[in-house]
Amino acid sequence: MFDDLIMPPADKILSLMPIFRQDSRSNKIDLGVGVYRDASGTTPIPRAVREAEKRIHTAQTTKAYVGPAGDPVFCDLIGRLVFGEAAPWERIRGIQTPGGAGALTVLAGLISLARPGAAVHVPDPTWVNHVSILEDNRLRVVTYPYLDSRTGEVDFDALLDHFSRSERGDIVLLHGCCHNPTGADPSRSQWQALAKIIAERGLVPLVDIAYQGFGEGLEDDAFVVRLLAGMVPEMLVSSSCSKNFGIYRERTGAAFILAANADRADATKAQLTVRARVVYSMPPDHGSAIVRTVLEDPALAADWRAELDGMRSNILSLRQGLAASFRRFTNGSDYDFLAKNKGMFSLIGLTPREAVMLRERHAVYIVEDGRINVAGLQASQIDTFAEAVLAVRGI
Ligand code: PLP
Ligand code: TYF
Repeated sequence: MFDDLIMPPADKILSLMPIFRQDSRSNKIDLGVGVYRDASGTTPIPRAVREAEKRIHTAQTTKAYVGPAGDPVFCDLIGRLVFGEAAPWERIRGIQTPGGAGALTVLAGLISLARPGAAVHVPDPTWVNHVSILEDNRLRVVTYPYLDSRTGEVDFDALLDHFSRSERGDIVLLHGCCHNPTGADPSRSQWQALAKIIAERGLVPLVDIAYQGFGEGLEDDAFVVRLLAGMVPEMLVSSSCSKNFGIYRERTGAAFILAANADRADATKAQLTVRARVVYSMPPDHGSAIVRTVLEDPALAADWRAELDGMRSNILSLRQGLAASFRRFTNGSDYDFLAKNKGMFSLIGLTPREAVMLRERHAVYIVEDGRINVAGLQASQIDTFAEAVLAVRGI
């Protein structure tokens, strides 16, 4: 049965993890996989998360099944974090999922059920797993132009032009904030113009929000979700707690749908729950119990928000330091976009060959497409990194 199976191509991000681990050079720098790191290079467990885990350990009386839709209280709390209080709640439903990837999987299954073979427009470039998950659900992936590589910002004219020619009913995948891998997000006025086209042309938004709180803050980062929820009859949202709660391996997220009315919302949620049941039966509980415990306790929630603010400002200061370092070494402004990008990622503008050179000669690990995880840098490594990038580029 297995005779015809060939090795699949490696995931260009995850495959770096074991190679980095095995590298014995003491000066190695890991800017590969997208996890936040603090000044000591570790991915911290937030204080509020640790406290919540203690409380769960003491108070939990059972490990019995939670059900395919997960914990409704968790869904409500995350729903409010994402959509805000003023959303059309009578038309929104959500289920708890194993991470943002689990949410995307059930949502892709739902789209495929409702409209087999539908076209889903994704930014070029996007997170590799978007394409894999959508194609795995037999959806047709179409790319839309996204980045102006000369400026490191969104090529908004090209993007608008693409959507003004898209077919009614097509699905549009948007990164809610902190675009992966470019770090380039539309401005508020650009989001407004894009939302208007989406509404006018009857496109269906699928917003993936995996870094809420890492760009401009918890509320500001949800801008486009909240904007669209007030403008369109139908939308889908995948939300991840991996980064903002620092609970990556606990696999915690949620999938939401907005439907035309309450009856449609109930039926759609029931179908989404069937997707969950047939793919993984039920989501794990521990991560959602942590999030619920934190968000239900005002003191823990405030502490979590403060720690998240700290992560964001640390990334911002690394970005500013990086842009300043490149300015010094190049006497130019080519890398100023690094200070403007949002979240953990930016494209540093290296070819795959140069990215490999960076790893082999300088022990700096970045993704082959030139993506860096800015949060992987420590302040003391900024100049070393900038010099290494310029060296492999022959500058
Ligand atoms: N969406 C994007 C854009 C991501 O970068 C990630 C990262 O892991 C996810 C979704 C899913 O995250 P997770 O499944 O770990 O919650
Ligand atoms: O982009 C990243 O680095 C994170 C982690 O198949 C990740 O989103 C990367 C690849 C993958 C799953 C998760």
